[in-house]
Amino acid sequence: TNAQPTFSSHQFIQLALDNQVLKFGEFVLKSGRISPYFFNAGLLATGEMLSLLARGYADALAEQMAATNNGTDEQELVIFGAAYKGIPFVAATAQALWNHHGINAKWGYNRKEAKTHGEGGNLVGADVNGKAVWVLDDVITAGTAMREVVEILEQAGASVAGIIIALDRKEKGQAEHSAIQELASTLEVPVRALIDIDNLISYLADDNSQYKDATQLAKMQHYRTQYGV
Ligand code: OMP
Repeated sequence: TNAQPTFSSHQFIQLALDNQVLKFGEFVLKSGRISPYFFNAGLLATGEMLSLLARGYADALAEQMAATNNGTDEQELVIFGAAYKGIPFVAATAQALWNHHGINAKWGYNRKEAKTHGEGGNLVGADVNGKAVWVLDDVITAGTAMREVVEILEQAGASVAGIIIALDRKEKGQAEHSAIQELASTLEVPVRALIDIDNLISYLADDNSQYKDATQLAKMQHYRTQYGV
């Protein structure tokens, strides 16, 4: 049997490279920036990678819960994943929280097209109205995608308790601060990432890595000076 993996950023990057989740080349981003790398979370499409990712989100959430625990009553944890990519991630994270941390989180997600029959609406799963919700997302660049998720939650009567991103590209948001710094200061909530561009850069520079690549490293560093914070 496969022991459930513990999150390790090194292992996560290795698997991402082995499975072309993380690719090098020339990519036009949502923000219009032209990047020498792209992280496609949709390709975290094996049980091993999904388990590791979910473990990463769950460990980070459990740590946050422990840090804010006032020691009295039981805290409620509500987690949210945005359609489409966020849906399997939030479901897997709820399982990892239960299996590895004994935390019984409520989880939900949105659908892109509102239903006009049956139960109606565009939110599925845990009722988020009046709740402070943790948002899980894959990648943050300029922060546009995350601002859209925050809007969806606010429309549903929820507030954001915090944000956990798989990859923080550490780029400028709408001004000089990073997208994560902007979100953290406007929403006044914790924002965390499982890995960031600096982890990728040190992996490319590592003598022990089969992906050590001086040319690619230089491109990443150049991009970092253009858009990085
Ligand atoms: P921002 O909205 O600029 O923060 O970009 C984040 C979104 O861009 C993610 O939700 C993805 O849809 C997409 N993206 C990636 O998936 N991987 C990347 O490496 C870069 C982007 C991107 O377009 O910036």
